[in-house]
Amino acid sequence: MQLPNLAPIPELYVSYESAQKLKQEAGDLPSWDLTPRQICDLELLMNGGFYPLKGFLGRDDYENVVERMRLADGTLWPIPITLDVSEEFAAAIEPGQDIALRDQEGVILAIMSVSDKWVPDKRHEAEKVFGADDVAHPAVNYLHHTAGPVYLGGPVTGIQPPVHYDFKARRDTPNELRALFRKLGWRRVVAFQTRNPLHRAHQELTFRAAREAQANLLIHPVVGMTKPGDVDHFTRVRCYEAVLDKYPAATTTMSLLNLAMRMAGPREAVWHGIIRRNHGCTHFIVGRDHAGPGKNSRGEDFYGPYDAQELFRQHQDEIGIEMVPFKHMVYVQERAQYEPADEVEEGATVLNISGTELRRRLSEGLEIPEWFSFPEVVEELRRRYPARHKQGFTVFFTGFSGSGKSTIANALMVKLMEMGGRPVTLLDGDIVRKNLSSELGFSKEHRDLNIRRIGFVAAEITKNGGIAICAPIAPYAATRRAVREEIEQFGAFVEVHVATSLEECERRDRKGLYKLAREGKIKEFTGISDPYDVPENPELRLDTEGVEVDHCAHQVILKLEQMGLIKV
Ligand code: PPS
Repeated sequence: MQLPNLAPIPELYVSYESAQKLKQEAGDLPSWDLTPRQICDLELLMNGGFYPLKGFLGRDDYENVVERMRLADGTLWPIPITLDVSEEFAAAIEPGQDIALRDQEGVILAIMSVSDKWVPDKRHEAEKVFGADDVAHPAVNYLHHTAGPVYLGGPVTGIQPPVHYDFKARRDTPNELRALFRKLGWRRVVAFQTRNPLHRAHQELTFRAAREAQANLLIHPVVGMTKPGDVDHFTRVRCYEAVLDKYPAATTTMSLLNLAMRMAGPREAVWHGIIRRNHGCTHFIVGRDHAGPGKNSRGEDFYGPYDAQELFRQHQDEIGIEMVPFKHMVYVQERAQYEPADEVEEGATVLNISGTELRRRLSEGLEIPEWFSFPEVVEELRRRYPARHKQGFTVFFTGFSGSGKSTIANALMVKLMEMGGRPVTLLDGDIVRKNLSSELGFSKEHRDLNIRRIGFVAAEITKNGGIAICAPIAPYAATRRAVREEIEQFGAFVEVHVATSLEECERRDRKGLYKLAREGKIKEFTGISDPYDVPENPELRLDTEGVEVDHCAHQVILKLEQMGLIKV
C-alpha cells in the first residue's frame, strides 16, 4: 500500500523581500503580457502543481515531450508547457536575456530567464500530442489559431501568484492541500477531476471510488480553461457546493484547480495524475473518455473510450498515484439505483439523460427528474439557463428604406409590451443614427460600423434578458451574419426580411428620398446606387404589399411563439 508523501513540494517563488527587489528591477526588462492560458500554466508552474518543471519548456525538453512524453532527462511529462509569443516580441529577445511575465493588468508575476527560442512545427506537435492535426480538436485549433508562432523557454522565478477575486477560500496550492491532508490525518485521498456540473451519477461514482480505495475524497474541478461551450465555472462551483452536502460528513472536500485543460484524452489523463500527485493525492479516478475533445472533422471520436485508462495504467508507478478506473454509471429503474453500465442485469430498464437532452430540457423548461440530478443543482442550472420564454432575444428587421420596417417594429414593440414580462428596446434605424451613429454616413465602412454598434447594444440587451428590436436597412449579409453570431451567444436572433419590393418602396417614397436618389442628389442610396443582399434564410420573410401593419406584426408574434420565445 502506498502512503502519501505529504512533505512540502518545491515552489518557484522567491521570498517576499526578494520579490519586492525583483519587482523594482523588472522595470528595465522586456515585458510579455501573458495570455489567459499562459497565466493558468504559470500559476501551476510556480506553486508546484507542475512539479518537476522549473519553467516553460526549453527546446530539448519540448521535443522530447512531443516525441516520447518525457523531458530530456527521461522524467515522464505528457503535455508541452510552452510560452508562445508573437514574431515581433520574439525578434527583440535573445537567449540569455531575462523577461518580465505580466498579467493582463500589467502586474508582474514572474521573471523568465530565456534559454531557448525556436519556431515549432505545430502540425507535428498536433499529430504527436493530440493524435491528429485536425482543428476540430479544441487544443489543435488553439495551437493554429490562437497560440503565437514562436516559443520561448527557460526557468521561471516566481514573484507573486495571479490574483483571483472569485471563490478565494476554495482555491488551494499543492502545499496548502498537503498541509490540509496532514492536519486532517487523511493518508489516502482519491481525487476526482471534472469540468462539468456534478449530477447523481457522478456523486455515486465518486463515493464508490472512495469506498473502494478506502480513501477520503477530493472533488478537484477545473476552473481555469475547459472545453469551449462548457458551463461557466461560476455556475459550476455553486452546483458543486450543493453536491458537497450529499457526501457523508468529514469524508470529502473540494478545491478549485486553475488548470488550462487541453482535452488531450490519454496524455491529459497522465498529466492530470501527475498534477494530483503533486497536490498530495494517492488515488485518481479515470472514467470513460477522460478529457475527451469530442468528435473529429470526420465525425469520429479522437480517442477510444478507455484509451486514457490504458495509458494511465502503463505509467501509474512512475506517476506515483494509483488509478481508480471507472466505467459509465447508469440508473437502473427497477433497482432505483446507479450501477456500472456493464454490470446491469439483462432486461433491466436503464435510464439516462445525455448532455444534449439536458440542455433541451433546460431550454424548454421541462422536468429534470430527481433520479438524474439534485434539485439544488437543477435550480442553479435553471438560473443560468432559463427556459427560452424567459431568455432575452433580438428581432432584427432588414429591408429597403421605406419597406415598412419601422412601422412594423413599432407595432411589434407595443404588442410585446402589452404582453409584459421582459423589457423591450427599439433600435430603429433613425433612432440609432441620431443617438449612436450621428457622425456616420452611408459608405460600406460606415454602414458596417452602424450595424455592428446596433449588434453590440442588442447583444447586451439579449444577455441581460431583454428584447431588442432592431430595424436598420442592414444591406450586407456578412455583417448581418456577424451580428447574429454575437447575439446567439446569449439568446435567439430572429431575422425578419421585410420583403417589400424596390418598386413599391419607390412608389410610396414617403420621405421623398428615392426621387432625390434618382436625380443623383443623394449618393450611395440602397437599391438605387448601392447594393442590398437579400437574406437567404431569414427566420421570417414578410410580404407587406396589400397587407396591414397589424397583420405583419402578428406574423412576427406567431413566429416568436413557434420558436418558444414567448407564451401567448
Ligand atoms: S444602414 O445601411 O443599415 O446603416 O442604414 P440605416 O441606419 O437603416 O439608415 C437608413 C435610413 O437613412 C436614410 N438614408 C439612406 N438610406 C439608404 N441609403 C442612403 N444613401 C441614405 N441616406 C439617407 C433613409 O431614410 C433610411 O431610413 P429608413 O427608415 O430605412 O427609410
